[in-house]
Amino acid sequence: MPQECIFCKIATKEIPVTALYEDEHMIVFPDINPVTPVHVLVIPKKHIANLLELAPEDASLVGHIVFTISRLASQLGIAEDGFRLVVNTKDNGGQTVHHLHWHVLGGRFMTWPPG
Ligand code: DGP
Repeated sequence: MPQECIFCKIATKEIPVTALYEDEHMIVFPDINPVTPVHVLVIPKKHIANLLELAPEDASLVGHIVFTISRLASQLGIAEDGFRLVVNTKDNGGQTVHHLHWHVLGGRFMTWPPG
């Protein structure tokens, strides 16, 4: 775990967050700078810099995370109207925190394409 990784510090509770869901592999918490009425972040506890750094053995972890997000949607109140799942990857993707994370965005209509 890189010492400077803010999401690793959240995963280890060095930085406290209000966890909306947590298990041994992942944690879900509100984004500090929400861009939609519902905006939560989903991270693996394991440090993985981005999607491109996934190892073959991480495939089940990714499946677990995406499946869990699908189950959390009702609890977040976004299942009925829908939501957007985003994984910003490297510079062109707009990634600023280099620990793999999913943005779960919902609570309002969103246009396409993104800016
Ligand atoms: P991205 O641009 O995809 O790398 O998004 C990183 C997101 O992480 C951004 O929406 C703001 C959020 N964020 C950064 N630092 C913190 C933090 O310390 N706590 C929380 N809750 N969110 C953070």
